Amino acid sequence: MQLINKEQVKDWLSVYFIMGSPNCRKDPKETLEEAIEGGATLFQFREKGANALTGEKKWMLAAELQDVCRRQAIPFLVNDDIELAVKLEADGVHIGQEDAALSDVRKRLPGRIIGVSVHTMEEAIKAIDEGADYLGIGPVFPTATKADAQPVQGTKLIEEIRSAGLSIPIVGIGGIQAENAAQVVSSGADGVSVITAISQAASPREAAAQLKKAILEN
Ligand code: 3NM
Repeated sequence: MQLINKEQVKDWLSVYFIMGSPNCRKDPKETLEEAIEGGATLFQFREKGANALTGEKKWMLAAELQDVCRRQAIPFLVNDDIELAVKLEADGVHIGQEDAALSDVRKRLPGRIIGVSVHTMEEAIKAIDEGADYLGIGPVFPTATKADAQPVQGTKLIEEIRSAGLSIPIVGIGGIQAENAAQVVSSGADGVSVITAISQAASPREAAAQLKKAILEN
């Protein structure tokens, strides 16, 4: 049974901001507050890479950012870390192909949003069959943020999924900026997920607003 409304998920995916402390140019809390004010519609806490926080410090930052999301009424998702998501009662998680099986995650987080990264049609169909609430597809463009990213695939898989008549919510990821966001949405994605475009911007507020504008104008 699909507990989560598909159209609602599609709306949430439109300007999907992802980050952790290593990604931010300024204070993560401030960055997130500004991003939401500018128009970010969903947030994923992804504390990874060089100097990533662990243990209690990671938990504390997650709780602080979750609080920002609650106050500004957007969903708070956790990348990979199911324990953290359960402990914080997060609104959902995002998992990759190497992470826990979707059925196990669903048991631990009933009624929450579960997003899955997919890179092929087979992975997409499997995730849909297992009940994923949305698919993350990338890297659409070259990205320096994820060291172990798959080869750049453009919008091909997004187009294939839509051509097959599959209506699952989809978000594109990887190297997306305001200038190329419309291309991702016009290929069939419901929104764009970004790290650098917002977290490294001089004004995260303005960067989020530009992304929103690019998507709305599409
Ligand atoms: N996942 P930026 S690409 C976290 O292809 C992540 O699955 C990807 O960061 C995938 O917006 C990526 O800075 C990094 O390019 C996205």
